[in-house]
Amino acid sequence: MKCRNCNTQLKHQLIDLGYAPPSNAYLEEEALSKPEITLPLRVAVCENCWLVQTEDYSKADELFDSEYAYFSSTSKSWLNHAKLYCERVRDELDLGGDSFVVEIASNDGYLLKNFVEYGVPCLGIEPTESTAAASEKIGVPVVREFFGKELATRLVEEGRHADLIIGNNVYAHVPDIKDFTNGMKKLLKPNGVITLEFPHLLQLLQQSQFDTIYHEHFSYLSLGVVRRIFEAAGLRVWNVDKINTHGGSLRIYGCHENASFVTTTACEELYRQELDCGLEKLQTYANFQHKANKIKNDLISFLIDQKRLGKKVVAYGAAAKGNTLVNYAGIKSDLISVVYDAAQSKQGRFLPGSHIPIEAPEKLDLSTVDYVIVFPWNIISEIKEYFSSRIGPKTKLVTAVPELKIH
Ligand code: DWN
Repeated sequence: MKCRNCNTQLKHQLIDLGYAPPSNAYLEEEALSKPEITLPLRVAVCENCWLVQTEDYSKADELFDSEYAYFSSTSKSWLNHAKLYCERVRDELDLGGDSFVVEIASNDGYLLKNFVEYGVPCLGIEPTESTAAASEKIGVPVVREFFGKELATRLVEEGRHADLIIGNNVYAHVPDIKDFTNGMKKLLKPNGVITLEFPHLLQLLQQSQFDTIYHEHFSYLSLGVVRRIFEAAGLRVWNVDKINTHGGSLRIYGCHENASFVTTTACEELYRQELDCGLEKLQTYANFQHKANKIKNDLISFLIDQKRLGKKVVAYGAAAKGNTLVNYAGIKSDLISVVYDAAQSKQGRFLPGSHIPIEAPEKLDLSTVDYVIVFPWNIISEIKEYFSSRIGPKTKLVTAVPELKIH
């Protein structure tokens, strides 16, 4: 395979996670007796432009289908994060009734509902029918399409140039990152701003977050790589914030290359840190598989030990990352009998690959449970809060990444 960004032949592998089904392809009961599609899950590193990327096996329209089960509004901490961002950016960019805000991958309207409330005209772009319908229900307008240069051109022809383009956890999800970036260039007003949030590659490597690797995530991004992709499209990254969502993310601020925004020292400092940590050296990527294997083996040993001791182990949060973890580890319902999840879209269904059943949290009888494996370690504080008034001394919460931890 050639690099999706610079077309260099890819020769270096970060990790091989074997075969896995698409991570958000939760199964209905009748599907359990049918064959299931699994695809190679391998990540390569480009030694020319340093884009870290999954090998090409899956198509975006198969991954983000009409029954997409991830609803952003399920997490209160994520809703709060979105609200704080909206308040800040509205004030800093002085957005009002004459402005136009576009969010790409607007999901169920979790973020844009704030702009609707402020009276700032906005538009969500969201290809998955399940979440787009939920968004419209709360009054957030949506175009049900994938974003790229073609859609941007049509919007501009309708006179809809954006003052602000928001993309939270979508830049890593696009196979054609260059077309997506060219689309943003087209849609942005001359002095408009782009903000993108994405998990930071540095955290993935340093915290061994191998479970965040799945087919939906085509790219694993650093500031250095994003800056270069922006530059090639005639855009410029002028600021960056480190944020703690999804295990450590970046929020980058972009503009047209010649716009008036002054590039902050934070950009240079962070890029320097990436270089110091070796993000542009092949040897940095050499040990990752080994670290992932240790996490996998520690979890399997723990589960087998508990099984032998007659303990009851369940899981909480049917996160996509949980699917990467259990499928790589080959864990089935004999070791984790059930996973509880607050998203109605997942309840009554089964995890892809492992076929562990998903149930509503109300069904969880903690008096019978010894350990709860929390798959979404990224929101452990919120989940601890949920359990704090429910859990007794018998039950312990456990996370597996970056290392097995009993809380
Ligand atoms: O890229 C992506 C990232 C950013 O978010 C997406 N493609 C999908 C998603 O990844 P994930 O599924 O690994 O995300 P989360 O946010 O770690 O998943 C949390 C899961 O836990 C959801 O299924 C909702 C569930 N949950 C719950 O059952 N009770 C969450 C909370 C906060 C709760 O209280």
